[in-house]
Amino acid sequence: MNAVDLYRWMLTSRQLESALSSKNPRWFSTEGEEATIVGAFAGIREGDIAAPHYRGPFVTYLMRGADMKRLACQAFGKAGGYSKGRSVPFIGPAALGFVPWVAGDLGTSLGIATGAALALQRSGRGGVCICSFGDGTSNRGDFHESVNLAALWKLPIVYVCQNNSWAISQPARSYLPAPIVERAKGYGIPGIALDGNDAEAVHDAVTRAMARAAEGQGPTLIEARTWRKGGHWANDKTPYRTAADVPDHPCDPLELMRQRLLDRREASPVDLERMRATIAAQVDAAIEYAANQPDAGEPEFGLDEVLAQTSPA
Ligand SMILES: Cc1ncc(C[n+]2csc(CCOP(=O)(O)OP(=O)(O)O)c2C)c(N)n1
Repeated sequence: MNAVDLYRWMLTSRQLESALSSKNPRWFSTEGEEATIVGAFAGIREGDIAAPHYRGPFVTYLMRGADMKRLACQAFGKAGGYSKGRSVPFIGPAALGFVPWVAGDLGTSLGIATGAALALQRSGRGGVCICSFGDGTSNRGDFHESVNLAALWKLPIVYVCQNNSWAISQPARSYLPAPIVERAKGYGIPGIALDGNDAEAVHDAVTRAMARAAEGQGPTLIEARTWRKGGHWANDKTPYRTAADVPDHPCDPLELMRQRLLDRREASPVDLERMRATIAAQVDAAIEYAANQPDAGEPEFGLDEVLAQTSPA
């Protein structure tokens, strides 16, 4: 994906997430983490499988062709959402190749994604799984079991840690004794730490890791260091964050990319303003559409997509 398109998706994410946060106080906003999320999933192709972290899946769904109106419905618990009112951000459109979360348990998606990579390997039809997760989630046992197995069996998977330095109100220094990237050595796989505010750097590293995985050389662990701009959810005013916790110059990944596009003359200020206005109109239309849709009702809370269907006796 070229730099202009990376920026377009980051801007789409920023505008959509900001609108959703203003309407849903429990929304887990991705603001500040767009470069890591967009960069990690920008290179997936037909036949690949995506298992995004719970903070940020909407833009990954959109990049795969999901409908923004249905996503807005999903965020507001409306019947028309892909999840039919269940598990607000987690359930992606399975038909577009997303690993579903069956509950809000952090870490379980790593095991499911690793299983999906095993299925890809066994099918022999190619394809790679991209699995992202938070720095807090990396301390779940699921992480170790998954990466260990993937390394041993050389599964076609790329693990991307979306390290935003926080797990709700806990700073990463209180639960990480060593950099996450260092763990790669213990599994004998490549580990790459990079600036998660630089979408091109993330996209390049993930694309190279995907090629390696597709050649049968196994997984890579990428630690993308970014920053959670706001609170854990929209109405979290972060009273626990002290001035010492905030970097001197928190980098806004959108500003970084915008300036790069202008410096390299890949876009003009007029182009970027036009892009902003187009996205704003799409977001407004999606929010308005969702606001007028019916809430999800009881019939939608079935388990039809969770349990396998059996044929009638
Ligand atoms: C197994 C499990 N433990 C605890 C929680 C509660 N919880 C929800 S979000 C969160 C923080 C996760 O931090 P991280 O993985 O770094 O993701 P971030 O929220 O920073 O994107 C926690 C502890 C959970 N959902 N599942």
